[in-house]
Amino acid sequence: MAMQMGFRWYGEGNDNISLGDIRQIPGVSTIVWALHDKMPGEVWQPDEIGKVVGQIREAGFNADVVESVNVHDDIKIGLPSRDGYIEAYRQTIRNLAPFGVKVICYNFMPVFDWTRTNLFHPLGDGSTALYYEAGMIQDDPKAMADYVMGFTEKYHMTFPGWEPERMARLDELFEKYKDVTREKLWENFRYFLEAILPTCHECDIKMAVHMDDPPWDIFGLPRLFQDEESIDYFLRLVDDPYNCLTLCSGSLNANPDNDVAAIVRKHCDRIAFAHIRNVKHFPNGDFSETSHRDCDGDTGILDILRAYHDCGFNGYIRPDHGRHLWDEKPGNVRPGYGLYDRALGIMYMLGAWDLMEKEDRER
Ligand code: DNO
Repeated sequence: MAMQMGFRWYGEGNDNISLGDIRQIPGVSTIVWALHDKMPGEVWQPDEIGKVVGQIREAGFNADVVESVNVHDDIKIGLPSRDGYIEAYRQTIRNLAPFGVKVICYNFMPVFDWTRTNLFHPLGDGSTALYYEAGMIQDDPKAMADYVMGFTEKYHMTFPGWEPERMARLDELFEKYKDVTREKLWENFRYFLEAILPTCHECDIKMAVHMDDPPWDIFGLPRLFQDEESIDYFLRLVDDPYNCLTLCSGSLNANPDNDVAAIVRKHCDRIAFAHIRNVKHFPNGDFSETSHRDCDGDTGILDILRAYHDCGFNGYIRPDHGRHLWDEKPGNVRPGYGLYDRALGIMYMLGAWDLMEKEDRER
């Protein structure tokens, strides 16, 4: 099997981009989808899954990758109630299997998913992108949540991992995470994986954990996936071929010391899903997301693609965030998930990939 190109789609009525739009981007085989109205811990029912998978297949794609089935905070915190939520998670895996799902992308970040200080930072050419201003992430998680919730209210758009229901209980959540040290979080993670992996084997579905974004502790919360060492640790902690990575180049490279291409070469067999995103660093610790073109950022996109190609990567790949271009503005685009720049990113990646394949054939 060859590498498969994916495109994230938020679903009918929840995304301005249609499956028909995506159809016109060359080379996309896989729609990366989810039931976005499900709260962490809720079982995804077969009829709800079937409806979305039906739409995706009807449009000529496969629905092999789900991003995300979110993990309930009680599992991350290690509360006694976790066993019920773990059972619900296993049931969701069982319900996804008959629809051909092969990979579940998820994360194990406490409280917040990705964290940015500006969702529409001007890049100087009329486009905007997600931006992280280091000085703004101090000790006030509420200000951060309020900023993101402001978008939710104004534009009636909820972001996965930033569910208003959870954000409304921020104090309570922080209180519950108070004693969750890095060691405890790893331990709770191991408990979760060991409970669900037998189901993954039965169902032939790989669990692909996303890197922490950004890859460092924020607001006093431990974040697990920060660098090569933590990835090595994780893969040894639960050494199972169904325990895999969503290797997110942009998340990891927010720390310029991380060499993503080297991680690809080391762990390619455990990478089920590749997120390709380019970031540019500034000396004060800020970073901005940029186009996928190698020279527009510091992530080393071409080295990463070459590493995947050299390793015979046969998993799924998708352009991760893109910039907002042309008529894409707050209100008509999901931050990071416009149509145009992700489409350009795909063409850039496939350009490099096709050339490498051609060189191989002619060698
Ligand atoms: C960022 C995404 C992440 C990812 C989750 C997986 O845009 O890559 O939010 O979907 O962390 O659970």
